[in-house]
Amino acid sequence: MLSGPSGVGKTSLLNRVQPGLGLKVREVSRATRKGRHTTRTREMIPLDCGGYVADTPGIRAIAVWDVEPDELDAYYIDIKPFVPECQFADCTHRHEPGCAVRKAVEEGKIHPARYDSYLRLREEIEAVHSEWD
Ligand SMILES: Nc1nc2c(ncn2[C@@H]2O[C@H](COP(=O)(O)OP(=O)(O)OP(=O)(O)O)[C@@H](O)[C@H]2O)c(=O)[nH]1
Ligand SMILES: [Mg+2]
Ligand SMILES: [Zn+2]
Repeated sequence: MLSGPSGVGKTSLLNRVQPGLGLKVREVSRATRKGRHTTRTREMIPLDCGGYVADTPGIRAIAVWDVEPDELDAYYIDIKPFVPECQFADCTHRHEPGCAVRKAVEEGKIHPARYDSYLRLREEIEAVHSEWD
């Protein structure tokens, strides 16, 4: 089984091991210098020399796997209580007027490091999603 971060060349290696496989590979993102999550599914590939090998999707960060951008705030137990008080139901807590989360940060009710962590993870998840579109 090949596993490892996205973009390290797992699928490229397989295409070399068995020419003709034609598995999809993509260049790493210029912006993030990380892989683009090209392989989406786990696949068992029969090899001409006998046996099977599994190609797997690379993960950028296990912590954000399978979390939608809109769901992230619910995973922060110290941020979650303020979310229903935001003016907009789909508030990203970045720049919206009437954001109760940003207000709570300003008032010292949410630690700035936690808010930063939320912003960074959210960016990461959105980057992964945009590579899927
Ligand atoms: N220079 C160089 N580039 C490589 C090498 N192996 C892979 N690449 C390039 O790295 C990029 C990503 O390769 P992939 O095979 O798609 O990477 P992956 O690990 O399968 O990525 P995911 O499917 O997203 O998990 C492609 O542009 C490859 O051509 C290598 O040994 N040297
Ligand atoms: Mg791949
Ligand atoms: Zn908000």
